[in-house]
Amino acid sequence: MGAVAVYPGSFDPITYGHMDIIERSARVFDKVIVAVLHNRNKVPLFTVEERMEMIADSVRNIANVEVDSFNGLLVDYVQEKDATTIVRGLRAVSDFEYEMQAASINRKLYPQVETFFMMTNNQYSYLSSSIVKEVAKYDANVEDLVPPIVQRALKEKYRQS
Ligand code: COD
Repeated sequence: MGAVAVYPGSFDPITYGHMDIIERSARVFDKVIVAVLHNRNKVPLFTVEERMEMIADSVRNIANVEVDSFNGLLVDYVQEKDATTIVRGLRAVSDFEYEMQAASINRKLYPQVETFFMMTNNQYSYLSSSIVKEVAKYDANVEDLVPPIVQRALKEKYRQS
């Protein structure tokens, strides 16, 4: 079996910033599993199923990418999947502190795992799921920020509320 990487996150919703990391990591690893966390602490805009569906639609043209979800500790999930690497994206210095902590605790819990950081594409350095939700709420155009299926889903969500 080749090198399997897990790209974990909230993906609430997936943005072109996430997509860029997925496309680039899929060129480095034999298989990339995009794993959506069932997070009980945060109240998400989209359900895990909705988030997975939007990711699956957005990555449908990349053969070696799978979409899944997980509960509990990331390192347990990584072991379960026989993956060797966690992929994370870095946007700015502000991401660094949290990422260093997370990578360190993950390595402490499961020393065989390596965290692989990819620098954001400059074009997307400002982009986050929260920023997208913030502007979509006021009906601004998010066409350059998220895949078409997410644009439609955001319109739908905010029409209901
Ligand atoms: N450009 C590049 N990268 C980006 C961009 C962008 N524009 N936007 C987001 N990213 C990257 C983020 O830096 C991150 O690496 C990834 O995409 C996902 O981002 P989010 O915001 O969707 O997901 P997070 O950061 O909320 O995910 C956190 C986890 C789910 C990974 C974490 O909470 C976790 O592992 N939880 C399980 C419990 C656990 O194991 N805890 C111990 C370790 S912290």
